[in-house]
Amino acid sequence: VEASIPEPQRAAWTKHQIKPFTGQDGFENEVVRHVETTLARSMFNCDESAAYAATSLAFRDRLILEWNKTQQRQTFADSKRVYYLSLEFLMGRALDNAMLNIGQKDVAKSGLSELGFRIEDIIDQEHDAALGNGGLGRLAACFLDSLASLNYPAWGYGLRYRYGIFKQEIIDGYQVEVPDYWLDFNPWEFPRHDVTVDIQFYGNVTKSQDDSGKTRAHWEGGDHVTAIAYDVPIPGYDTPSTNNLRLWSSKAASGEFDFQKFNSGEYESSVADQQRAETISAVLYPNDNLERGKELRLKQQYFWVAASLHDIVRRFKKSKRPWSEFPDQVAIQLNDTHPTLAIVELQRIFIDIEGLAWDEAWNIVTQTFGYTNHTVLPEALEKWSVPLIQNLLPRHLQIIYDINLFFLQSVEKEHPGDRELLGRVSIIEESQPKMVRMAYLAIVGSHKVNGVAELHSDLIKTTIFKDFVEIYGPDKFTNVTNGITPRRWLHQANPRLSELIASKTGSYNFLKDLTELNKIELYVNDADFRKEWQEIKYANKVRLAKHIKNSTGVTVNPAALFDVQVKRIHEYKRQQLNIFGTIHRYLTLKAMSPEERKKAQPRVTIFGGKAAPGYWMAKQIIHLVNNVGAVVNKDEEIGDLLKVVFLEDYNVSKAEIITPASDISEHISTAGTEASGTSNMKFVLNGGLIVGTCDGANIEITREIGEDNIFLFGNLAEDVEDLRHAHTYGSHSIDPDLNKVFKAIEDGVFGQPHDFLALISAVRDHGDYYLVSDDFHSYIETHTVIDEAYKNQEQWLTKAITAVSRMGFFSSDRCINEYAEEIWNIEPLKADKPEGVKDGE
Ligand code: F55
Repeated sequence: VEASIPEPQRAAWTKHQIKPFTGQDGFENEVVRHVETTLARSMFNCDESAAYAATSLAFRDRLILEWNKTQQRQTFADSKRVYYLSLEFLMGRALDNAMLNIGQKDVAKSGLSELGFRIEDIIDQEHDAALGNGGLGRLAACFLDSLASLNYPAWGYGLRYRYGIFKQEIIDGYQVEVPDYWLDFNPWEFPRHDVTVDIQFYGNVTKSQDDSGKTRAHWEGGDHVTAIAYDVPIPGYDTPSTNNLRLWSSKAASGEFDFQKFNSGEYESSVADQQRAETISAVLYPNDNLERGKELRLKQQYFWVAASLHDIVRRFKKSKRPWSEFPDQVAIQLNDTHPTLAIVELQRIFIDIEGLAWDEAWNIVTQTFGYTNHTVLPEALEKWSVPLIQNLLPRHLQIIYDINLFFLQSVEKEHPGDRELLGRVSIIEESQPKMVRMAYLAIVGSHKVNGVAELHSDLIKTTIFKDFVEIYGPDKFTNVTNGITPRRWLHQANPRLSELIASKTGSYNFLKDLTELNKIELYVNDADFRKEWQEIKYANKVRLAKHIKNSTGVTVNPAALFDVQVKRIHEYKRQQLNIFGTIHRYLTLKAMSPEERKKAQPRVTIFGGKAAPGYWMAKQIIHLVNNVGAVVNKDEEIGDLLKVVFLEDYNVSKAEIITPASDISEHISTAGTEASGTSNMKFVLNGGLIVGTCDGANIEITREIGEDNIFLFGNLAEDVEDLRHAHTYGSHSIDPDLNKVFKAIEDGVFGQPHDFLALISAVRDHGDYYLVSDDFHSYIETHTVIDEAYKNQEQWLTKAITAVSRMGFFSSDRCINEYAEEIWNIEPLKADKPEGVKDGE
C-alpha cells in the first residue's frame, strides 16, 4: 500500500500533514474554530452545549489522527488482531475519558475557563452512550480501554442501536421507561458510508455440483438488508494507540427492486421496507440475564455477526495469505453466546463461498474462536427454536446440524454406547419444538471457554458444562477473573484520591500497573495521609448528598454511614433482602427508647438500578423501596438515623458519582448465582468496604484484601441445593425477624400491601428460591457488626486504605493480559518513539 503512492504526491501529503493542537492556546484555537465554522455559532451564542460540542470535536480530531496512524501501523506490521464481539458496549461518556487518556484535561480545563466555562459543566452536557444492560456491557467497555492502553491490536464489533437502554423515571414510586434517543448529536462516531455489507435473511438452499463433482450449497432469495459501519475511536491511556469500535447500523438495501417499486407508485410499501430494515438496529433488548427468543433479536444477532465476519474476512483477504494462516491473523472472542452464529457464519463462508473442505474449514474456525460464559442461570442460557432458525437462516441450520453430527460422532467414538451422554450434549435439544443450545454450539466451535471468576469457572465445569469437560478434557476450560479499568473507575471518577495515591507512589504509573497500589500500605499510619483520605471520602459523600437532594428532594447527612446497592434489579441479586433488612432496621429504631436511639449509627440506604420492563417482581421491589423511603424519610422520630433513597436512572455517569461516595456497598446475591460482579471491585478501589456473600469475585476480593477488611455473610454455594430441596420437601420455617418485617408490610405500614404480597409469598409460600429467609439472620447480624465497626472511624479508615492498597489484581489490564496470553495469542504493538526522543521528553 505504502509503496504505491508516487513520490511527488507523497511529499505534498506529508507537507500538509495535520498536526494535533498543542497547549492551551492551540486547544482554544480549535474550540473557537469549531464553534464558528463547524457549528456556525459565535461567542454571542455559545451555550454550554455548543461548548461541549466544540470541545469534543477538538478532541475527536486528535483521536482520529492517532486512530489513522494506529490502523496503518497495525496493517504494515501485519500483526494478529483480536476482535471482541459484543452485543453490548456500555461506554458512558467519552469526553472526560478522552481528555484524561490523552493527558490534556488540565489544558482543556484552563482553556475552557478562559473562554468562560467550567469544565465540569461541559463534561456534564454529554449524553451517556448506554448500549448495554449492565455488567456484561460495561465489561466490554473496560476491555476496550485496556486493549488500547496496553497497545493490543484490537477491534470491538457491536450494533449501533438508535435507542440504548431506556431512561428510568420514578413516578409515584413506580418505574416508568422512557426511550433513550442518544444520537441527536454524537461527535464520537464516524459514519463510513463506503463500508457496507449486504446481509441476507430467509430464502432457501439449493445444491449444485462443481466441475470436480463436489456439491456446493447456494443460499438464494429472501430479504436483503444493508449494514453500514460507524467507527468510534478508542483512545488508550498515555499511549498514542487508538483502537476502533465498529458499530453496525441497518438500512434498506438499495437494490433495483426498491427502485422499481418506487417508480411504479408503490411509494408507501417502499418506505415500509425501509422501516422494516431499520428496525433491526433500532433498539437494545433491555433484559439482563433473560433470553426470550424473539425473532427480531435473532435477526439482530445474525445481522451484526455476518457484517462483522465479512469485514474481518475481507481484511484478511487483502493480506493474500493462505486460509490456513487465518488463526495466526485473527482471534475472535464471543462475549457470551449472543454472537455464537459467528461460528456458523465463518464455516459457511469457508465452505460455501471460498470452497474449502469441511474439515479444513472447521479446523480454522475452532482455532479462531474463544467463548466467555457470564451466567449459570438457566433462564439466561440462550436457546433458539429450530423452526425459527430454519425460516430465517435455512443454510445455517443445515450447518448447525452437520456440526452436531460430526461432534456427536466423535463423542460416540470415545464413549461408545453412551446414548444418554449423546442426548445430554447434543447441540439440538429434542424438545417440542426442537431447540438449538447456543452455549453448546459455542463450546464445540471454540478452542477455549472461560468463566469470569474462580467460583463461576469451577461451577460451569462441574454443573452446566460437566459433560464437555469429560469430552474435551479440562484444558479447554479456563478462568479469567474480571477486572475494571482504573482510568475511569479511579482517576476519572475520583480524581482527588488518584492524586493522593500518586503523591505517595511517586507517579501516576499505578494507573498502568495497578499492583503499585501496594505502595500506599506504607502510609496506612501516616496521620496527614489518613486525614486527607478521610477528607476526600467526605467530599465525595457531600457531592452525592447534593445529587440526592437535587434528584429526590431528600436531605441526607454526609456524616451518616452511606450504604449503597446499585445494579440491575434482579431477584438473584436480592435487593429484596436489602429492603427487608432496611425495614427491620426501621422497626428496631422505632422500638428503641430515646436513650438507646442516641447510640444508634445514622445511616443512608441508597438503591439504584433498572428493572427489565417485563420483570414484574423486580418492579415490585422498586416500588417497595420507594414506599419505605416515603414513610421513613418523613418520620421525625427517626430523623438522620435512617434515610432510604432510590436514585432514578442509574447509569455509568451516575456510577462515577456514586461509587466514590460509599462507606459500604452491597453485593449480596444468593451464593453461586452472580458469576463475578464488577461493581464490587469499583467500590473497594474507591475506599468503600463490602457487605457480601461468598459469591463471584467477592471471594477473590476477600483473598486479596484480607477477611478483616470485608463483611461476609450467608450460606455457601455448596449448600444452596440442599437448602432449596429442604424448602420444597421439608418443613420451611421463616426467620422470626423476617416475619416481623412481613407483618409490618401486611399491616400497611408502607402503603397498600397488595402490591408487595408477591414479594412476601415468594419467600413464604413458593420455596424461597433465592434463600432470603435462610440468609436473613446472618445479614442482619452482619449489619450490626458494620454499625459498630463504623463507630471506630480510625479502624474503619485503616481497613479502607489497606483494602485499596491490595486491589491491584482487579485491573482489567491484568485480565486482558491473561486473555492475550492464554486465549488469543497476541502481542502488543507499540508505536516506535521518534528517533532521538527519550522517555519523558
Ligand atoms: C444481557 C442480555 C442477555 Cl440475553 C443475557 C445477559 C445479559 C447481561 O447483561 N448479563 C450480564 O450483565 N452478566 C454479568 O456479566 C458480568 C461481567 O462478566 C458479571 O460480572 C456478572 O456477574 C454477570 O451477571
